[in-house]
Amino acid sequence: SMQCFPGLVLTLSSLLGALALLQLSLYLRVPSRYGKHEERLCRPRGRLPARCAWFLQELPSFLVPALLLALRSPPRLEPLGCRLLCCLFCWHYFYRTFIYPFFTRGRPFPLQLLFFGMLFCIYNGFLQGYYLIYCAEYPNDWCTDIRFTSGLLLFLLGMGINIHSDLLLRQLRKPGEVTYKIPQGGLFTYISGANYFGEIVEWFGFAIATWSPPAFAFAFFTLCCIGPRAYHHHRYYLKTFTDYPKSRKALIPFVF
Ligand code: NDX
Repeated sequence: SMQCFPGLVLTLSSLLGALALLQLSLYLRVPSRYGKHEERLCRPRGRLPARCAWFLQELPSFLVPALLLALRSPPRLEPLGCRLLCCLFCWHYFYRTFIYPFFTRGRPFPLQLLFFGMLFCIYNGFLQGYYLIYCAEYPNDWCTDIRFTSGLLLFLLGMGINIHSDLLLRQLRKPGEVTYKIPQGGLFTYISGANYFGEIVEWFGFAIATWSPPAFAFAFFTLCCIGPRAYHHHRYYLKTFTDYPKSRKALIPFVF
């Protein structure tokens, strides 16, 4: 049966960090081409309805760690921390796979990016799940450690901001509409990328709570992936709406 290979975990985490840097270099200047940044001429044949696309893309990030957790034999009994942390990860992707897609009013999503997104979710789901279920070892009192408690708090706060902001974005459109409007309310009062800010806080919280190379690599990846995207959204809004709130920042309230 499966066991822990620390070398494998470190290699996969480093690769994830390298992928993050690749993303950063690719998407700092030009945004990834989906949603409001998709080129107009993209053939409709190369796209899938947003619902199917987000469901398929995110499903592996839920399924892979959930299966690793359920199928581990013998079941891992000692550290409560590992299972709890794996459940947190699955909880986020339960929302992203089974709830978010069914309410989204987003435009059809490019198949090519869906393919890469799915590969990414398989890779990351395996890395986080495998590490937590087969490798991680926490002291018995990890649940009262300041890293666990503060990380968990950040995770919950970030998740709350992310879900609330997703909801505010969705309410900007009636069903069937595909136009863009100025987001209002919640953290959108201060930043253009409120949903991204929430997601970044969430994964840094997760990284602090698990205190592990895979989770820090993923938090860094998230920052490199959607950080630039928040900046491109911000520029898009400034270009599109002359009445866009002047004091609003891109990603970090009052700063940037
Ligand atoms: N999926 C993470 N890389 C990604 C999909 C894209 O979960 O080739 C990363 C994720 C993938 C990416 C994933 C991995 C890397 C890929 C990339 C594409 C290229 C890249 C594969 C897996 C790649 C290499 C080179 C390394 C291979 O019509 P619409 O869709 O624009 O409508 C939108 C609507 N909306 C508005 N409606 C009215 N008025 C407005 N002003 C509006 N503004 C937006 O709201 C959408 O329906 C909805 C949200 O839109 P948006 O653009 O704000 O968010 P979006 O980017 O679609 O993300 C949705 C949520 C969000 O909460 C975000 O935090 C989370 O997913 N997310 C997204 C991306 C990555 C990620 C989280 C993470 O890294 N943790």
